[in-house]
Amino acid sequence: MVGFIDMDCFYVAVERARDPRLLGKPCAVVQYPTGQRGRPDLRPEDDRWRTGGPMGGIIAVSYEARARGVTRQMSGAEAKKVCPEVILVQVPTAFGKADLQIYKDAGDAVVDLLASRCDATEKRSVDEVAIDITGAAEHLLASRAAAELGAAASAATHLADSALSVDAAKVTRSSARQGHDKQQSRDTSELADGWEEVLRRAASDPVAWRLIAGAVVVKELRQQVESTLGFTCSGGVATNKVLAKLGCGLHKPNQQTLLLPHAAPVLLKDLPLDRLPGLGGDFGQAVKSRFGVQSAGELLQVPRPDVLKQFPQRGEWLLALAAGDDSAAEAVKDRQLVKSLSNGKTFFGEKRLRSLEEVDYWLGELTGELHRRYLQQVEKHQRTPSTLQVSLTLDQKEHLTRQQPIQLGSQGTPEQILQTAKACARRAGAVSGVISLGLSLSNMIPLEASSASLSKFFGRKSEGAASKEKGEKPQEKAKAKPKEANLLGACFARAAAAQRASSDQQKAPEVDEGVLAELPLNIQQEILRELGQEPKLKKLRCDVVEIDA
Ligand code: DCP
Ligand code: CA
Ligand code: CA
Repeated sequence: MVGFIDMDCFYVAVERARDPRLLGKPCAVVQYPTGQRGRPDLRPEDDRWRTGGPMGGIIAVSYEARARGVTRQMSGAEAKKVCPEVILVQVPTAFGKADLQIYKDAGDAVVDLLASRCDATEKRSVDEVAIDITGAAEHLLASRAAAELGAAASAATHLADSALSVDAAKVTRSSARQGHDKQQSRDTSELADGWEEVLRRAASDPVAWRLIAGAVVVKELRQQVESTLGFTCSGGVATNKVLAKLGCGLHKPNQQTLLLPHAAPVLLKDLPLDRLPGLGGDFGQAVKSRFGVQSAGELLQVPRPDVLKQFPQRGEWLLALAAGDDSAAEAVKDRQLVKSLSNGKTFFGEKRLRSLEEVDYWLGELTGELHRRYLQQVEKHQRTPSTLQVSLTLDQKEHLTRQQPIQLGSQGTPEQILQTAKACARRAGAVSGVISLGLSLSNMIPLEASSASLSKFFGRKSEGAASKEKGEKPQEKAKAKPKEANLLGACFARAAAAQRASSDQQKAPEVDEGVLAELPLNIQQEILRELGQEPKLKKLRCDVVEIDA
């Protein structure tokens, strides 16, 4: 059983939690163009209200401002025109670009809190989380009376097949994203009406009962998020991730929707196809035009053999998706550690970088934030990256990537990252007309492994390994720690020096499949050719990269 959580006007909510003056007011978060050298950074704690000059573009809007006509597509100046009292808060900047850290941290805090009670938590975006609530719901079923659960669920939950919900589902993806009247209206009499029937039927339907208990779990989790972190969110509950997300979007803000199995066909009947995952882009367009259909219900009217003939690969999945079958949705994946830390910036038109000196400057800016995220990996997950990569896109759309090993251990410095990055950039050769610059740290390895490999590098055993062989007790090992830290410090310095020496010799790096797999196919091919290796691309996996655009 799956719950889905989407935070309400999330960036605005994060700003409100930091500054109560924004509570209840029409306000929006704006992003102001960055990229000019030397412009002072705006830290999260600085005064970031924009009151004059260019206002930037809106990326999050409070519901009070939405009610007065402000939308995400507007510039700050346009928003001021339709709603003069709107307060515009600028995203913080660091290292010369937007710094989304406060929002990411807030999103992570939500995931951490949900994880405390869920079997699995899958972060779907900065403000969305799918949760497996099977265990939590079963616990409630075993520990609370049915009447109590029914009352708690019905008081807090919309039903996905109510007239109000079905109306909300007819709205297209783009209007749903802007927020619309039906999403926001709350008709309590209707809530109660539908529920009477549902509770009566659920008496003989164990699947429905489990979902009702799931709705209580999601209600309690949402309350906990609000009371602990100060953010409201909307929720969905269903038997699979696709339906739970769909349910979640039906009623916002601060509301939740339960999608019982019998409601799926009712809701999907008129649902525009582009509201389903994987159908929002070209493939969805192709399906619509091939069969002349607009909604999931219409697609299900197309004879099955026709669908399978037109789409032999994805036909089965498409039909299952349109029917809301669990088979079309993946299970909730538990929290995954990021495969790499990436940071990049684009420099279009006049802003493009024309010299190595300019590239070095921006590598320095990219390094700062990357170093901060590297330290988080060390602290939270005891992992450290072992490969650094610089990628450049030149005027002529030519992509260049260079990578080399890096030994940061647990105490790597920004300087160490920067020096390695600069060495990499130099290996790329010509650097005039750079329109995009990327820096990434990947091949994450456990810290223990990194110190073990360092010791190997210098031809001696690590202290930990040596004491294990001597049969020392853990306390004795702990006592030896300061010495080990000193030794490691010295090792890091020597490793960095060795690395600089090796990069000076412009040695071709060994290809690292993990890093390679994260690059666009044409670049993968280019690197393999450069290294004199046959491209065997089919074998390479395509891993998720955390990109900070
Ligand atoms: N975001 C962004 N640029 C976009 C869309 C979103 O920077 N084009 C950021 C700001 C949003 C956050 O991501 O606050 C979450 O996006 P949502 O689409 O979930 O929108 P909100 O959370 O702002 O509003 P809602 O209450 O409708 O979910
Ligand atoms: Ca949201
Ligand atoms: Ca969202």
